[in-house]
Amino acid sequence: FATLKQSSQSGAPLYLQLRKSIEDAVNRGLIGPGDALPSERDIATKADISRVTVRKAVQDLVKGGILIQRHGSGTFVAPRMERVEQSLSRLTSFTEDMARRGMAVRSAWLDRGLYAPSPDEMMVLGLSSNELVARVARLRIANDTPLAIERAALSASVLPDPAGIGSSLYAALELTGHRPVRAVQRISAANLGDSDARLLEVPPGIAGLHIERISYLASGKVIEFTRSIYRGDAYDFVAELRLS
Ligand code: 16G
Repeated sequence: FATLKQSSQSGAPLYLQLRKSIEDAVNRGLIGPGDALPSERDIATKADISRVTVRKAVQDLVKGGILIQRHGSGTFVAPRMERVEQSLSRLTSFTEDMARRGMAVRSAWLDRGLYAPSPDEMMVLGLSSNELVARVARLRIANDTPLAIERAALSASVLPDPAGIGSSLYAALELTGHRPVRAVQRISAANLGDSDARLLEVPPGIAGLHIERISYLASGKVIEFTRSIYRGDAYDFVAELRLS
């Protein structure tokens, strides 16, 4: 922790200098994911600064997601998320994608039920105001890490019991002959708001990917309208391009 010694020459506030030293140590791999940070008192003594200054630097790094604090056991370097590479050329489900990677998939329900459709849902799904929409909103979790928030909307005529889909929407649709065969997807960047960041267990303000998917049956009928928020620090979408 000699690297944390403060140079009194620099004009920057001490807590910023310390924050940078810790960040550098993490980026250069001197301390890695899961490693414990020395106690506030030890850092303060070694760097010859006050504990208040150390606390301020550490709090900043906790807020930024670089460090995590566990009550009772101390401060650690946050585990680094292994990025998931997702092909854009095949129409697969979240369950299939994660299972192929050997990851354990689960979902936490945010909403499931039948509702009067919103204007967006009416337009995309071709519903009239006296029909119902089935909403299936889930936090998608792989290997205990929340990766995405997905809000799917389907006509209640194809999904009369949204609570009954089990763990995979596409598997449930397959059973009734409604699995989509084609989809159009739009991906755009957006910083995560507070409530989405909380669900995804990341600091608010980090980059997210908003994804809209409209999927179709072989007959050309729209079957699914899903709006999702994927963690920007965890996902790479990859497409193969050909000169044709
Ligand atoms: C994917 C789709 C989502 C679909 C879900 C079904 C994207 C951006 N989204 O996550 O539209 O509803 O798979 O997954 O790829 P499930 O069958 O595991 O419920």
